[in-house]
Amino acid sequence: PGDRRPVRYPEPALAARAARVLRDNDTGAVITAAPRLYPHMWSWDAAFISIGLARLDVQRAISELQTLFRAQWRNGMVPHIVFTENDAYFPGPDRWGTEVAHDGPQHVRTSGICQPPVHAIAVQRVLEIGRRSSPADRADAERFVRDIWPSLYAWHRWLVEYRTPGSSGLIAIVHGWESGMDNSPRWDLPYAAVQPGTGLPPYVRKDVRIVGDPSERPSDREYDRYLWLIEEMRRAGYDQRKIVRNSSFLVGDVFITALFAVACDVLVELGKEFGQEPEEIADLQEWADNARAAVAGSCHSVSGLARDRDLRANRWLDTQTVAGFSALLCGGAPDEVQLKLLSLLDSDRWCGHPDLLAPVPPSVSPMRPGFNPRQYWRGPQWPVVVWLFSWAFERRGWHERARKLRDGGVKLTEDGSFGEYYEPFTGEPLGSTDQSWTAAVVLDWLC
Ligand code: 2M8
Repeated sequence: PGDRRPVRYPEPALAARAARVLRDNDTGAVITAAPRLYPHMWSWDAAFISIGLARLDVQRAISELQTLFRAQWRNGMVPHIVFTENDAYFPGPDRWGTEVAHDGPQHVRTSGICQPPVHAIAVQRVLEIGRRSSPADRADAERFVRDIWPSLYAWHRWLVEYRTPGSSGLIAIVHGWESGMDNSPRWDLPYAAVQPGTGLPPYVRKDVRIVGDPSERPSDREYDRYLWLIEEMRRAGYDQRKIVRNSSFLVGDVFITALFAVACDVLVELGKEFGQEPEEIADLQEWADNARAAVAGSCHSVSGLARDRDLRANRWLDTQTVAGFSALLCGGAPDEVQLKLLSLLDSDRWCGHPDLLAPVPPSVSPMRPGFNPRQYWRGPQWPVVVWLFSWAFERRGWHERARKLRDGGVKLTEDGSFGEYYEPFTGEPLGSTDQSWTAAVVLDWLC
């Protein structure tokens, strides 16, 4: 089917619009994740945003990552939200109440959980772009990498130290928000076991007022669970050991584990080049190997798809989503598994589905029961996910595949609205428009 949307911008005009979105979402201190729906800095959004920004202004890209890492907790965790003064988002800093945390930062308010560790990937990209840009940008980018490397190492070490419980080797999350794929069906079973207690303080959602159609967002039932988990953590004083021991939700996240493996590889490369401590480089190498083995070990014997593991119920989660292709991001799975995954990805169950507007993976296969083309992480296509696969495929030397995903990503977004996510058959932008990370990955694709 052809593009059913009225407007299609040619690439130079699309890039100019993307640049404008990033400029408009700049408060002067941070680039918010989206103008109305997300008026704060989000951790993995900031990483993607810095990649797009580097195409416009290397210095500004560097300062975005520096702002995020200034909010890093003393134990190494990079928080999932760094709050601005804006109070249009719920749950805000008061609800999180991370002041009770022993390890929190003093001068800035943050949430108390983390998000996928894509920051090393962004830092390397900013360096590559800075080096090609000008001698001054090259010098700034190199100094920046040298300075931020120890903080990245501390962040990765936190994930290993606190978040690899159990024998699967997968990195565990204690809240679906940590996965970045908030209401993905990946989490339906573990969330079913989360029983919001009577002590859940009342709250009013703000997101559904901003997104016109509430069915594009998670349900109230889901929000009760999201808020209950925060309540548990707050009561535990954000003590990681206590949380991992007791929280109602603990799941080994295979997608995060794959990103961690490849982000460790990147840090090893940067560490060698910039003369960092050999023991720390050796740690990262070992963590990368372990994470890669954990992803390979999760792959289903028949489908080949990588699986999350419910660490409370001690079972694999067989829900098939885009995260099932995690082994393609980081490698390490046997050749026959990889071939199976690649042919599945190309098949009509995924990118080859005849009715897709753009041949890029939706968050859930359109052939699966429960696929919902309009609902958030339950079916729509997400440009940042496309960027990650395209980037990883390029790195793995699969240039043709990387190019196809990049072209598909541009096709998906060429309506110029920079949707948060897209209806896969019509290309309708959903959730927020002018979403910063969408604009950022489009800029990276086009420049
Ligand atoms: C979405 O998550 C936030 C909570 O963190 C929300 O729905 O309120 C997710 O898509 C997440 O991956 C993303 O980082 C965030 C901001 O774009 O929005």
